[in-house]
Amino acid sequence: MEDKKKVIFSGAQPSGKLSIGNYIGALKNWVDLQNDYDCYYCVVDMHAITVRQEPAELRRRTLETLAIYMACGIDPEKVTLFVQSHVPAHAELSWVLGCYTMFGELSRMTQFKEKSRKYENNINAGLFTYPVLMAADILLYNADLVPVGVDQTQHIELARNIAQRFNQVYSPTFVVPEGYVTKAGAKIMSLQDPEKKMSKSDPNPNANVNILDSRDDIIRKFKRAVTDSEACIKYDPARPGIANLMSIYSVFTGKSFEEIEREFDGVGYGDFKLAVGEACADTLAPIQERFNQLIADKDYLDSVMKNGAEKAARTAYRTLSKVYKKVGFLPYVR
Ligand code: ATP
Ligand code: LTN
Repeated sequence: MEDKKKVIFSGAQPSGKLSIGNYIGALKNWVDLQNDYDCYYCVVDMHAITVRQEPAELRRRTLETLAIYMACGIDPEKVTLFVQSHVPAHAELSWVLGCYTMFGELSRMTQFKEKSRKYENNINAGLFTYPVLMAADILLYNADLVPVGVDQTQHIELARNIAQRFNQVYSPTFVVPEGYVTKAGAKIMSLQDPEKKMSKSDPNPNANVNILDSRDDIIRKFKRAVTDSEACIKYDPARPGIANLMSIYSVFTGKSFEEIEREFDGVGYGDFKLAVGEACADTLAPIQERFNQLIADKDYLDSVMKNGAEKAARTAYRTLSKVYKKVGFLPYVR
């Protein structure tokens, strides 16, 4: 019997340029997990249209997001790498699961509340049911683990509830997934407002560092990062600006907070910010180089997407047909 690896599913939206928040909170962990798990990594373009997107831009960003995944070290030979809209089962299961999700549950989602404030002229039904589609993504593959940043844990909790409810009404159908959030970097904060999450759709370009930013831009953005007036490098959650820069530096250098405090004892903010910027730029340089090679090879990216979608669809339709049967849909006799 072939060994049964545990399953992982995760995705990021092609809703902007991927930031170091996405890298630290998600992508970096996806890479670390790919050898030990059966991983499905997805560019969730269907989630991205909950906010208005320019079609040509969305197409370009979807391809770029796929290339960034690979440039960060995701190996399409090891994982199933695909684009969400290429596997219709996501939309199909989402409809069914929507009928097992309560209006009240969706109303409590903080991301919905935040995005309704941010996009007050476009509070569409998709924005509201976004977590149902996310549950479908995860449950189609019977994922055991979902590596995400801490902002997504509420959505994963909902996916668990939906899975449990369905299993209870019918019979065990879905694996009940668990979130996988690493302590360091679970929530990278905005460089301009360290009380706020770094977000790829932030209109202020100085608030986030993108994976594809130039070395000069990266160093400049860190230099301008908002801190406090205490002028000492010490980890303290009550000082979110410095705590955030220390977390970022820690992830990019592998140094602990104690080591960082020792290294910068008596050193001013200017030098510390420069060191963070340099460590970040050094890590991103080889990723950018690989990205430039990948994005120039459209045929290769097309073949990766095609293979990924075919592989994903096989698993997805197995789950979907079980679900259709359980809820009582008449089999389609061809
Ligand atoms: P948007 O700004 O469009 O809402 P986003 O930057 O929040 O996008 P998503 O595509 O929604 O990014 O998220 C992709 C993954 O990155 C998720 O697992 C999410 O938890 C993680 N992530 C996003 N921002 C951060 C952050 N600042 N710190 C840690 N993880 C993050
Ligand atoms: N909602 C996620 C993106 C996402 C996702 C998923 C993450 C969509 N489907 C499934 C993990 C598993 C976000 O980051 N905003």
